[in-house]
Amino acid sequence: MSAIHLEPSDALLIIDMQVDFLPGGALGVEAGHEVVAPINHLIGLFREQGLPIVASRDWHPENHCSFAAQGGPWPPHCVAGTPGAEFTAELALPDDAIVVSKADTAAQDAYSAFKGTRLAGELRARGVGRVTVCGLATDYCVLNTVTDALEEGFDAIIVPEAMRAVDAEAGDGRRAMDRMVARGAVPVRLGEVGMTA
Ligand code: VGL
Ligand code: ZN
Repeated sequence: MSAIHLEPSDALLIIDMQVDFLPGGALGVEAGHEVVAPINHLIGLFREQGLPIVASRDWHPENHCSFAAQGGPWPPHCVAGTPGAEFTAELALPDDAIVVSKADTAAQDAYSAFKGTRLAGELRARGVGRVTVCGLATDYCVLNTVTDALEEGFDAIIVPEAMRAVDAEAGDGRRAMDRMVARGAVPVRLGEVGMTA
């Protein structure tokens, strides 16, 4: 892992830090709360530099296709407008953060924050060339968001300390990490983000 210096073309991408994905939530990711402090640290670094901060959220209708009652793999979670869909109150999200809602129609799921959203356009409009991605869950929404970011032509940094996996199958998180790196994402330690040379 290597240190990175933040540039004017950097943006922070925080994935699905919602009540339902945290321990005690409808689809709680084990140890998910451990990423709150690292992400708040990243928010501070990007804020200091006036860099864009994006927060994605899973924003499902009640009859979403990913829910078990509709034949999908998941319990109902992140139903738009419900407390479980709120960003966790411990997340120090600034008022001017760009919020991107995804998978907000019944028929389509979207693990990637780029899928069916205005995210790529929002980033390009701000001159963003590189995203630092963190949040939940490593093996679903983080993996797919990072993969799409790279495909859209953005460089991607990942911060392993600021993400956790569902690990439905043992090793899913590890494999997701390997896949992101194989595709060109650069893993950086939390303490090495924003280091000045
Ligand atoms: C996610 C499962 C279902 C995620 C979203 O944010 O990783 N996982 N919906
Ligand atoms: Zn979902």
